[in-house]
Amino acid sequence: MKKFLRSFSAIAIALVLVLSVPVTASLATPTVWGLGLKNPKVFGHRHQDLDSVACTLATTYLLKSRGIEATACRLDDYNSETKFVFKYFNLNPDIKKIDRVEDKEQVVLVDHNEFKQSAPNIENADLKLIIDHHGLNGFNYANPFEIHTYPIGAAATALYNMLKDENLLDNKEVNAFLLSAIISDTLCLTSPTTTESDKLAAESLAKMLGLDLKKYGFELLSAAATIEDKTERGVLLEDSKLYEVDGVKYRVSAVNVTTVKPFLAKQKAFEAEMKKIIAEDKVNFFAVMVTDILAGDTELFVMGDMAKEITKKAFNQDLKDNHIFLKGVVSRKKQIVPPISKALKK
Ligand SMILES: [Mn+2]
Repeated sequence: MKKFLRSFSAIAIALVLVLSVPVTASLATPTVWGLGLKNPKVFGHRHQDLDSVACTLATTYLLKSRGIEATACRLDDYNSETKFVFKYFNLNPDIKKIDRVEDKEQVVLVDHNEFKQSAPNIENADLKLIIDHHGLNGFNYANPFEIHTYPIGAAATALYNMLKDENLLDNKEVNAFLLSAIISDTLCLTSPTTTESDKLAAESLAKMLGLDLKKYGFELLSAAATIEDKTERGVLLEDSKLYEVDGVKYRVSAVNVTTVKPFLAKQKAFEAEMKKIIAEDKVNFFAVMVTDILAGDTELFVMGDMAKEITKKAFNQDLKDNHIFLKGVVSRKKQIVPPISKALKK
């Protein structure tokens, strides 16, 4: 009997293992319900990057194809990667620039969920839908709404799958942005946030667009990975996000480069601008990731009242000359924000 039980439990464990093997070939079918949507404004985070732009366009396209009117919006000017995509594919998408949202206005958030990173007055809008791939740090909203969030490298990958499910991968503009967004958010599929889903989506989109994925990816990333011809403020705020954990406010910016030398050469000027931004934001600290996309490492510059303390607690390093070196670190979402949040919650 004992023997039988042992072999029975072995079979049961084997069965559980077989059944729980993740299906890496495709993302579980994501379906947007879109219940009660009536001409919502669709937009990504402040200082919107390619992922936010791609998700805004793709979500608007998905809703419109179902007969739901929706307005593609943005909160800021386009960044250099986005401008590169416009030029490369000769595109000029219709995305309305807005400064704030009105009370009770319907909104759809893509590529973000934190109100700190969203449109001014977002607290008073009518939030209907979120499509995202970030953690829910202090998310708080009293009314029912629809949310789809996946642990994937780019939110654009979720949109790719949603469009695929509804046979809507027929829009060249949307496809070009989705591919570019996946490349941008995953550093051409090299970031630790990259999943099998991101790879499959990027490969299939590149094929549809007749592009060599690696070649186009390198062109896109290196075109924007420069601080030349940009002001200090422009460099520091081009890809920047605000966070708040237990009453501590902080900002983390990401700057991609192919060499950190030009940044170090202007370090004093960057630090002066960081101080101004800290005063304007009233944040406790400001961290700037200067990521060498070729080497896959980050030089992290940190300033503000809590700079020394947070660098020690989160990364176990002493801040020297306002920066630390983080080997193999390229992802704000996965390698910078979680250790900081953890350190702040202690
Ligand atoms: Mn994203």
